[in-house]
Amino acid sequence: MSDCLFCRMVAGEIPADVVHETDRVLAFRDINPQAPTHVLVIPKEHHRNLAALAAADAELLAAVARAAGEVARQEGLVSDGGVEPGYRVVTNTGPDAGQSVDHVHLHLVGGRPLGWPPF
Ligand code: IU
Repeated sequence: MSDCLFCRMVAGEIPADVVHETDRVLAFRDINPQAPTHVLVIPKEHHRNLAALAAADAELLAAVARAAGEVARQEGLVSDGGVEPGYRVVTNTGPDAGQSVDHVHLHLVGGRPLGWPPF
């Protein structure tokens, strides 16, 4: 989609601080980080939210989830085979949740203790 910010990042038309890339997935640092690590993990193909992605292409959803795990490992948020220190994955859907970019993205945040509930 030519008017989608994240599609334009995938196309290389807008710069992104890429931390991980596969043939189908891109992960880049959020421009307004909410934690020491704040990375957005997206499918390169445009889907508007998580449910739409899951309905359209379960394999691509799995690829996005795998990439999130890889970014967490790269960022030092999980020890080899372990879960420490840990991290959080969030995806906002719709206006009540504050979704501002209509291209599904996982927020991967970590690097400090994270409060709960997150709202
Ligand atoms: P949201 O869940 O749709 O609100 O998340 C969109 C994120 O995209 C938000 O955290 C922004 O800081 C981030 N972002 C970005 O990384 N680069 C940009 O050029 C723009 C937004 I605009």
